[in-house]
Amino acid sequence: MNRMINIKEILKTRVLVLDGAMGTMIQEYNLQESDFRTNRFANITANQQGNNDLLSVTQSAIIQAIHEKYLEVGSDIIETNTFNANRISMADYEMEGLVYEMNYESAKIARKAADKYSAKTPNKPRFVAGSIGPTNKAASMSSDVNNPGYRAASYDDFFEAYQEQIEGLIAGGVDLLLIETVFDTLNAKAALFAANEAMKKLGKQVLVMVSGTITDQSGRTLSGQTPEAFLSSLSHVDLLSIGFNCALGAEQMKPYIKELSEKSRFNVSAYPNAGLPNEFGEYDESPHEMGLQIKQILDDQTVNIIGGCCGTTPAHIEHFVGLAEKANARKIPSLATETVLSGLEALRINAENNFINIGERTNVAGSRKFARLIREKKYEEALSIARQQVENGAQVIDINLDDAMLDAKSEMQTFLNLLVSEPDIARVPVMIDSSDFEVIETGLKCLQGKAIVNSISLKEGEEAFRQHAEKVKNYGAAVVVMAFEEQGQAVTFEDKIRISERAYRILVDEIKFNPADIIFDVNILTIATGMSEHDNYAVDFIQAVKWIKENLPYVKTSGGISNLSFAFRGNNMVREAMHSVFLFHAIKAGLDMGIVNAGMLQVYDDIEPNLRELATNVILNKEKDAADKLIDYAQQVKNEDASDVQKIAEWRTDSLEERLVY
Ligand code: THG
Repeated sequence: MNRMINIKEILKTRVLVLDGAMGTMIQEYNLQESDFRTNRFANITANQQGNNDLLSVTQSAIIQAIHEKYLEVGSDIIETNTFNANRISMADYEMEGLVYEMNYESAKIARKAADKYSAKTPNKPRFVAGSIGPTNKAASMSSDVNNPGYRAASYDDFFEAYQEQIEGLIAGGVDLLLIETVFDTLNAKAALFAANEAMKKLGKQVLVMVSGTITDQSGRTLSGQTPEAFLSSLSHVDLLSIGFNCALGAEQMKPYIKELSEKSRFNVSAYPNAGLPNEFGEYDESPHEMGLQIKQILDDQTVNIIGGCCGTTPAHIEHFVGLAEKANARKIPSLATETVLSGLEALRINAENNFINIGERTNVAGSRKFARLIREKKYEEALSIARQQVENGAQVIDINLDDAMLDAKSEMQTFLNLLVSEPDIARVPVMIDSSDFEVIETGLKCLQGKAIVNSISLKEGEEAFRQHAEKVKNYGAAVVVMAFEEQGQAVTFEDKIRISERAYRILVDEIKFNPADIIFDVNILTIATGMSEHDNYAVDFIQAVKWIKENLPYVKTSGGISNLSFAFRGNNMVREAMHSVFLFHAIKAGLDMGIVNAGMLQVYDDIEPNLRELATNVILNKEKDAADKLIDYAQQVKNEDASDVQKIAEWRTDSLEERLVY
């Protein structure tokens, strides 16, 4: 515990230096197959040369000597020799069975080395970070070009592999965990969840650092995320630091580090490779050359932790230590508590942004066409509905596959795995809509971005609510909380705000859920049904939204807009007008987002004035017979529509020439 508080305090005062590459140093020892495997592993069939992580078990003296070289030149933090020590990567070496021991022994070696130097320089304590690499597989990308929905390993595979690795690291005595070289954020999210489980199981807390890698000039991760989307996807955990490593060298990394520096509430780290790779794929920037770039990053004051990745040696690190000693640490900016969601790109939801449209059409209960396509397994066409929503302005897409005729869990997985392979759709965040929490969990295991869970509620009591909320938090999603409780659905203003406040207190006070990640939906119910007890539903909703935004800090509000007008099914003109009038008032009251038919929203000022007034009277419950008047109007429009249809039918009977004229 002491060392944990210590490193946070030290980071406020100076830039800490990570060590350099382990692999580059191991190469210098020219180790042969027999050095790697020793007698202990004589019977393993797979070749072990190159299995560097095995050396912590078979050549511990060499690994310790390398750690000490970096400590000798002034590294504050050294990384354990465990970058590939997980059962997914170790399968290549048939060494899955050795994973725990590799991590445990590696941590012990690094611990011993760090403690030795902490004793030598008591005013400069040294720390051990457990290195957790990305594995050789991707959780959100297909490794089969002909099958975009295929995944070589599942979220659960990653979760289990990481938990095993992390338990070894923690038991071996690391101070920190460093989830590094992240190229697919879903892998990293599984590692974060696993870290939480491992700490709980072992009853020991360690701090967590994350470092991604941007390997192409487009400025995106391999899985397609922008730096801001990457940051948003991993900010649900209180990280010690976030940053970038490896990749194309310090110069290329600079702008991405700057962006993190501006947007991150965590410390920022950078440990690039020694320049661009040469023709042999090696990195050979000298300490001096690389130091020029590192000095610029330090001068910009955009980092709190600096170091080196591939190709960097103790000579590089020695140079960086000298630079870091003279540098001022980045000051963490005071950032407003904001809601930031993501797909491949980030979506900020704040007072300056307009209302957020959530596309409703990828819902088997809300679109007959989508339901049919899913039932017939026409996924390409089903995806085109999602694409159309995004093209029509949806900034989030709601996906619901709950249907008695469907296996919703498997459909959710299939559909999302396909969807995330389409960059024009996957750029927006996903809202996973299901009344079955298992379906929601299945969905969360497919999405690297920061998604929205739709929804949880107090319907089944506080215990289930807590359990669901805790899980959503660990998966790193935002959550829609519906105004339901044990006794049923909130209909009145009083019930809506009472239940919302009750949920808020549990989420924020007990579960420590980020309030900016809570979205209250206090039930948009159908009005103008002919039943007078429904007349005030819209007013109750709008007033409850206003109260929530004034009384429950940082939360957002949402609702399913099309529910409002179910009484006018089949009459899109009236429905659209009702939605626009409703939104006009609800947004003024503070409604942040809504599930809508994107592209089918009328501009308020363009609604035919008579219709607009009738709709307003119904929505704001202004007069007793407002609904009747709107129903009369709708009937009249319908009849006109019908006569239009008649006209259209008539012209079809005309001659070709006349038809063309028409
Ligand atoms: N709150 C939250 N989630 C929700 C809702 C909500 N999810 C579902 C629903 N309500 C929002 N989604 C829709 C989607 C479609 C329609 C209504 C709400 C709709 N569909 C046409 C109809 O039924 O007439 C179907 C048209 C067609 O088949 O093409 O109106 O309130 N959190």
